[in-house]
Amino acid sequence: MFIDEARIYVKGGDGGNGILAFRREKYVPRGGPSGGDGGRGGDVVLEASQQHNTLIHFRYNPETKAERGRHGEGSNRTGREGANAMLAVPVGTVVYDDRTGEKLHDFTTPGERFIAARGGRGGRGNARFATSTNQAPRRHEPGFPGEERWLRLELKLLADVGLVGFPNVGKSTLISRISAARPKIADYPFTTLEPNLGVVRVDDARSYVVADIPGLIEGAHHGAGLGTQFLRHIERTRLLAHLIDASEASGRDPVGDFHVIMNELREVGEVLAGKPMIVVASRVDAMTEAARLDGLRAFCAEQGLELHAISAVTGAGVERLTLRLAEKLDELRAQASGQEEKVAS
Ligand SMILES: Nc1nc2c(ncn2[C@@H]2O[C@H](COP(=O)(O)OP(=O)(O)OP(=O)(O)O)[C@@H](O)[C@H]2O)c(=O)[nH]1
Ligand SMILES: [Mg+2]
Repeated sequence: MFIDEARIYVKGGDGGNGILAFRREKYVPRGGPSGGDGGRGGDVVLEASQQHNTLIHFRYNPETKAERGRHGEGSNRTGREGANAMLAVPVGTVVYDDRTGEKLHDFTTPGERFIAARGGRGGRGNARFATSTNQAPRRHEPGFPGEERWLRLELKLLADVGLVGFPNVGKSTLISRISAARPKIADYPFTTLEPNLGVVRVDDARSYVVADIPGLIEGAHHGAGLGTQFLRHIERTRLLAHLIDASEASGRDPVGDFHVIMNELREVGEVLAGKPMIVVASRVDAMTEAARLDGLRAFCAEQGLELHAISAVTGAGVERLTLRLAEKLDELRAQASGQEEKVAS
C-alpha cells in the first residue's frame, strides 16, 4: 500500500480583547460602560477537494494560522471576527491527532469540511460586566487563545498515470527523474519487480501520482516475463504513458513494440486498452538512427496519438512531458466531472 503523509501545524486565530470604555456624550452625565467585546478568531478548516490528489502541497507549507479577531471598540462595538483559513485536502485523506494518534476525521466526499483548530472566543468588554450594584465596571477580558495542534494527514495513493512498456525502456529512470521515488534502475530487463509510486509536483496547487510497474513482454497475459498481474495497479489510473525505446539498444522496432504492448493490454481488458494514452519515445539521447523515431512519429500521427520524445538521462523533453501529463489529467478530470453532472441532472 502506498501512503502519502504530511504533518501539519494548525492554529485557530486568537480572540480579540474586550475593552474598557465609558460613554462620554454631551448631555449624558456619567455615561455607562461601553467597552465592546473582542471578535472571535477564525477557524482552520480542512475541506475535501477533487482538485487535489496528493498531500505534497503541505510539505512546502506545513503551518497554518487563522486570522485573529479584532479587539472590541468603544460605543459597545464588537471587534470583527477573524477569517477562517481553508486548507484543501484530497478526498480519501484521514486526519489524526499527531500527539495522541487519535483518528479525528475521514474525508469521503468532495466539499466535506472539518474544523481542525477552533478560533478563540473574543474577550468580553466592560459593558458586559455592569450589574445593578456595579454600574461602572472596570473589568474586561483579554481574548481567548485559538486552539492549536499538530495533525498527521494520511492518504492512500491511487495512481493517476500508469507507465507501461517493455522492460528496460526507462520507466523507472523516468519516475526517479520526475518524483522522489527511487526505484532500482539497471541495464537488464525485469529490474522492477514491484510497482513504485511517485508524486509529481507541478506547482503549488497541482500534483499527480505516477505508477511505475514491471515491464511487459509478448505473451505476458499467459504469464511470460512477470506477467500482467501488475496491470491491476494501473487499472484505475486515468492516463497511460506508453514508453517505447527509441534507441537501437533493444534491437526491436518501435512501432512493433507499440503493437505488442497494446495487445497485452487488450488481453487484460478493454478498460485498460481503451484508456487515454500518451506515447513517449524514450532514450533518444542514445538514438543514432533518427529514422526509428520518424517511423514512430508518423505512426502516432496517423493514429491520432500524442508523442513526446524524451531522455530521462539528459532530461530532454521531460519537463514538457510532465506538464502535458498534468494538462491531460486536468482535461480528463473536467470531462469526468461533466459526465457526473449529466448523470445527476
Ligand atoms: N542513454 C539512456 N539510457 C537510459 C535512459 N533511460 C533509462 N536508461 C537506461 O536504461 C536502462 C533501463 O532503465 P530502467 O529505468 O531500469 O528501465 P525500466 O523500463 O524501468 O526497466 P524494467 O524495470 O526492467 O521494466 C538503465 O541502464 C538506464 O540507465 C535514457 O534516457 N537514456
Ligand atoms: Mg523498472
